Amino acid sequence: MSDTAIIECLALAGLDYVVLDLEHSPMSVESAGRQIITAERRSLTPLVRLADSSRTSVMKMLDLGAQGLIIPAIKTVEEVKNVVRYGRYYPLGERGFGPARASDFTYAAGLQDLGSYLESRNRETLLLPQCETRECLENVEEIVSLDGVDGLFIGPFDLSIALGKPAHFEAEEVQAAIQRILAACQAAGKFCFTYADRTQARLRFQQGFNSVATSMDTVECTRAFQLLVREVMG
Ligand code: 3PY
Ligand code: 3PY
Repeated sequence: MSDTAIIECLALAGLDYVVLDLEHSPMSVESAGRQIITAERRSLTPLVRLADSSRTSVMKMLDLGAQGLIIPAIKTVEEVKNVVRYGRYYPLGERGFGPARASDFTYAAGLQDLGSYLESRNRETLLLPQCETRECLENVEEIVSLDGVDGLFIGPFDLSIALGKPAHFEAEEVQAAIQRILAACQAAGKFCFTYADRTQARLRFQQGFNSVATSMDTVECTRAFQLLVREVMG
């Protein structure tokens, strides 16, 4: 959902972060910008899943203040090297200089010097390519080892579809793929994030995932009102 109200409600739920989805939702760049500001003001960390891995997509959301990016449908090492190039300032990459909203306007106001701005953004920005294609799986050890990549985010639905087992998360091939990605992250000393529904989230933590993104606003809203109608109408 694209309104700021949903972020205000979610901020009261005790979550660590929220993922604003530009890949599959109709959300505009401006709506995402307003949600980022709302989340920050409520101490809910705003992460954004981009529409794609282009320079425009990466820089636009960082310039609006996203604290981390999840980059979908990654296939090649080169694509991830480009994401790092676009998403990290000198000396780690070639991110273009546009520190307005991204610095909370403190740079323009003379409240922050250039060196500390560049250093803090490079340090505090999470870059998490999604591992959800066969090609990414084949390159996973190399991709997660790249400098500037903080970890990987598994897309279990797309990964299971790519492996010919749609939503069969317990299928042998899917389990093996998930374990391979987790092991690659751990060997590289990087974070491993995944999406999981309420039935699988605890299991993923027990397996060693650093973070589990659980459910979606639309799903929870639908469930809550279904339950409400059943409760009232019997
Ligand atoms: C630059 O100085 O790099 C510009 O793009 C002008 O703002
Ligand atoms: C997937 O499961 O494919 C995702 O991208 C995470 O929601």
